Amino acid sequence: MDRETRVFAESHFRGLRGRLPSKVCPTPDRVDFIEKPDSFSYTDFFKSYLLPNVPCVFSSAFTEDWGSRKHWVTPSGKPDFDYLLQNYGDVVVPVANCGVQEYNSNPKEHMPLKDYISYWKEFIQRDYSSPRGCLYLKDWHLCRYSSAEGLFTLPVYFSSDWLNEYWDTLDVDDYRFIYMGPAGTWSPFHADIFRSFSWSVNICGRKKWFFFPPGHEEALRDCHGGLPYDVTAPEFLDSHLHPVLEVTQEAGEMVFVPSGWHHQVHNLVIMKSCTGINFEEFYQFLKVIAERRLLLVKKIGPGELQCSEDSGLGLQHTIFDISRIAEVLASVVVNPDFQRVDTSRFLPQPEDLLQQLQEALATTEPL
Ligand SMILES: O=C(O)CCC(=O)C(=O)O
Ligand SMILES: [Fe+2]
Repeated sequence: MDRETRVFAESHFRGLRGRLPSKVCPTPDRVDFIEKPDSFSYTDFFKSYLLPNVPCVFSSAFTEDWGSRKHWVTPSGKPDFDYLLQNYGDVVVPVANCGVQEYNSNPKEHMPLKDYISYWKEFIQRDYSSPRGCLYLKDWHLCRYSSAEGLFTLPVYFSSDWLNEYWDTLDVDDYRFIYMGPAGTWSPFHADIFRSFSWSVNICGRKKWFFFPPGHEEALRDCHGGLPYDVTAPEFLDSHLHPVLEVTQEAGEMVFVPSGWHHQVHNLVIMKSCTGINFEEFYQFLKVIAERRLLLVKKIGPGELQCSEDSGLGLQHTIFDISRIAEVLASVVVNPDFQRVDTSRFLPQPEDLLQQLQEALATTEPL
């Protein structure tokens, strides 16, 4: 840290006079995405996120050189079970049952990783269900018992880590955990230990995070003062009453979880491997249908309501399809996940295609 940053930070805390910020800060409507490691310094992170205590997501470029991303993941982006079995099969790991609530957490058991992987494979084969419930490998302290050499590199932004520094001096514990599980596994609503901040990288797969700024959890308490176990339950779904910040974390991306922010985390289906489609392919798919419908509208011409011979659709259905595609595309272009996709080589540009669809609709007769 340079001197100027320290002066800035000290005056930030002097302003607070030892208190927590008096105003509960409003829930932001989006989370910043940090694209390029080269142009993002420790000071940038410190001033823009750590001090203001707001979350952010770092792109996968920040973890590109991690050994775990190279060795633990198959070319199709799934966990490499064979590699994990060969290297850690006999290691005993903690496993939580997500389907059973025990206070605001889940009961845990221990088993060798090879047993957990057998369960996981079977869970997938049985269409994501099992008589054993929904088991989530949580809080595996891989670094404590074996060498994590090369598996990850501590990002400079998190190099001031008092909890791990403390435990490392005592040599008894640490807060470096690995989580693994199929789609459907999740972590109930909580804030991290001692209201510490934390960070989390997806080695593979996707996670959905639900965030509440410090203090907002107060509005979620029940009549006994208890906090929710699951904020996705219907009573919390009214986003006006309980504004929640949702973040989707993709493979390789790193989430900064600020101090005192309550959160709940769900593992999602790996989109590419499960549905065989991702946003880029989805756009190509919409584009092909859109362009075919736009061509048909031109060919059929206004006033002609008969079925077109080459498509069997007819004008009305063609117009209907165009309005549906326009609606889907409009929601795609504003989706924060789509906005992260590099669309520079897309032809036409999504916004231009949307405009063409809207223009075509404007020239048709209203219903
Ligand atoms: O990934 C999860 O299931 C939970 C992660 C979490 O709560 C954290 O990193 O603080
Ligand atoms: Fe957490």
